[in-house]
Amino acid sequence: MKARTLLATSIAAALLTSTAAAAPGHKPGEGHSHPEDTAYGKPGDPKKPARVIQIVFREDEGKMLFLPDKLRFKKGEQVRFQLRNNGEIDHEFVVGTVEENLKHMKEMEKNPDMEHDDPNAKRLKPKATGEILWQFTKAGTFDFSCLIPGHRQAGMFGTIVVE
Ligand SMILES: [Cu+2]
Repeated sequence: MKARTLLATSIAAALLTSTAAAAPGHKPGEGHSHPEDTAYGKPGDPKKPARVIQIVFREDEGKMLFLPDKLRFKKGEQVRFQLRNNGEIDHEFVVGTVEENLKHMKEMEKNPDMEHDDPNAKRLKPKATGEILWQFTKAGTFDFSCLIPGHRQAGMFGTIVVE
């Protein structure tokens, strides 16, 4: 048993090292980069008014989803996402461009325990709630996804249109 534990530990360490080498923005302990002004907007200002949008995370007969999964905002609009995980397992909410979220999803497959605590992302345990304050400063079509391995593929993503 002892040898097995040791082996598992060294595999985990090797995985961690290779992930860090492959993705310079995701060094262990450092978390994700903190976006100041991104292609999809920037962290909100708590002193300014925000439109409140409630989003529920749930699982439903083998599918995983966000409700609602289609959102529409005006350019410059600040949004307070009130998140609630009504599922039985952990989920997360990550706002980004489609490209970034897909790239990030692949990184998560290599390092599934990656925790998100960034202005554009929140991970929630079952029955937990959380908030994200975000300002959409650019027009375009953006994505929000749960990037825990397998979840986006199971349906856990949505679309944000900023006009
Ligand atoms: Cu999920």
